[in-house]
Amino acid sequence: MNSPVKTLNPAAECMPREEIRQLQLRRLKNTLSLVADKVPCYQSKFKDSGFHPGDLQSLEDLHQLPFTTKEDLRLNYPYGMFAVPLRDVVRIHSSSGTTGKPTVVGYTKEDIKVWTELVARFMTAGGVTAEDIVHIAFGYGLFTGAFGLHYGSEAIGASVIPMSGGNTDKQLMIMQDYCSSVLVCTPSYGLTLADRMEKQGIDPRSLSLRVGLFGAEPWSEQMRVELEQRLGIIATDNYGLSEIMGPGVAGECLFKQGMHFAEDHFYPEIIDPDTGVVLPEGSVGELVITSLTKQAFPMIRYRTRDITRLNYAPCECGRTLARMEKTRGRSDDMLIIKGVNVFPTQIEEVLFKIKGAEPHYQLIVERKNNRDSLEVQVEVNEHIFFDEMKQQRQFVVQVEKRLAAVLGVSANVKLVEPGSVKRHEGKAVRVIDRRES
Ligand code: DLL
Repeated sequence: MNSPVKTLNPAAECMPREEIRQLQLRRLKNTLSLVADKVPCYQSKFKDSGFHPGDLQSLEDLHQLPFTTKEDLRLNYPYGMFAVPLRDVVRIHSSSGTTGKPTVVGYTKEDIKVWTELVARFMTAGGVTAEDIVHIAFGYGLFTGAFGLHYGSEAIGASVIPMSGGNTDKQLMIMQDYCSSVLVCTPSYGLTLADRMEKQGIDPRSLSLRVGLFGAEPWSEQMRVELEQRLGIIATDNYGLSEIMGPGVAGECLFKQGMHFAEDHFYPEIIDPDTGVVLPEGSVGELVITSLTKQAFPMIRYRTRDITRLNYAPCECGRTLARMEKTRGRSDDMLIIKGVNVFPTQIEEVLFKIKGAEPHYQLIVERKNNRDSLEVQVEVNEHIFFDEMKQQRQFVVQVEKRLAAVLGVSANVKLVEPGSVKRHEGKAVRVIDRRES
C-alpha cells in the first residue's frame, strides 16, 4: 500500500493554522474587490447591507454579508454572475439541477489550473500515483465529475480511461482487459458494478483494482465497508459542487477521518440552516463556502444546503487543512416526516446491518388526510423474497422495528424483488416525495 502520508503540495496542505488564516484573509479581500467591481448581483448585495470590501478587517467580518443562494444564480441565468468577460472563459459546466434551468458555471485558464491541482491533491491523498490506470465512470458532459477527475489524473501522471457512465458490462470488460487500478464513480454505481461482477462470476481479486474514489452523492460508512469488501479496494470519499468548482473542494486521505477541505482556496462556515447564524466550531450545520481564488465565477457565502461538521484538529497524515465530516445529506433532501428529520443515509445504515437486506432502497413519502407516511422499499435477497409468508412477515417487522428505533418515526417496509429498484449511472435517486404534488 502507498504511504498514507503522501501529499501533493505539503506547503499548502500542511500550513500552520495562523498562516492559513492570513492567506485566507488576503485572498478574501481580493475576491471581494473583484466581485464589487464586476458582478452586479454582489454590487447590490453590498449596497443593501452597507458593506464596503475595504471594511473587511478579519475573516469573521465576512459574517456581516448576505448569503448567495441558488435563487441568485437562477435570477442571473446564464452568465450574470460571471466576473470576467466570456472571452476569458475557457470552459463552461453546469449543475445537475433536477428542476428548472440548471446553474451555469465558468472557468478561466487559471481556474482550470487550480481545479486540476485540487483534484490531483485529493487523488494523491487517496493513494493514486503515476503508476495507476484511472477508470472514470462518471458521465462526461456538463457534469463536473468526469472532467475534474480526468484532468487531476493526468496532472498526477496516471493513465486515464475516459469510460464515461453506463454500459455496465462494457465497463467490466474494459476494467478486466485494460487493468484499471482506480475506479472513479458514485458510490451507488460502485455497488451496481459489484453486483454485476458477482452475477457474471468475476472475482474482484482477479482484477487490478486497488483504489476507489467515490463522491457526488451522500453515502454511509457501512456503504464504504461494503464497497471495500466486495470490490477489494480502499474506498475514499470526495466532495464538491459545481457552483464552487466541482470535485476537489474536499477529499479524504487514507486515514479516512474526514475530507481535507481546500481551505487555501475556499473559506468554509457552518451555519444554522433555519436562522442563518454562524455556529461555533465543531457544530453540525449547513456548509457555506466562499471562494478565495476563483476568477470567472467567484462565490461569496454560497449556501450549499449540505449538512456536515468541520474538524480543525490536524490529521495523523500531517495535513492541517480542516476536515469535513461525511455529509449527512442535503438540508433540502432531509425529509420531515411527522415533524421528525430523516436523512436517507440513516436508513441506508440500518439496512446495511440487516442480513438479507440489499443496499438498494427507495423512500416513498405520501400525505393522506394530512398525515405523512413513509414507505421504505427494500430489495432483499432471493432467499427472503421467495420465503414463506410468515418468515417474510417476521423479516419486515424486524426491519420496521430497527428503523423506528433509529429514526424516531415509524416506516412501512415493503420488500421488493432483487434488481427492481431503479439503478442510476450517476447520482442515485433515493426519495420520491409525493406530498408536493
Ligand atoms: O457532484 C461534484 C462532484 C463530482 C463531487 C464528482 C465529487 C465527485 P453537483 O452535480 O453540482 O457537483 O452536485 C453537488 O452533490 O452539493 C452535495 O449535495 C452532493 N455531493 C457531492 N459530493 C458529495 C459527497 C458534484 N462526497 C452536490 N458526499 C453537493 C455527499 C455529495 N454529497
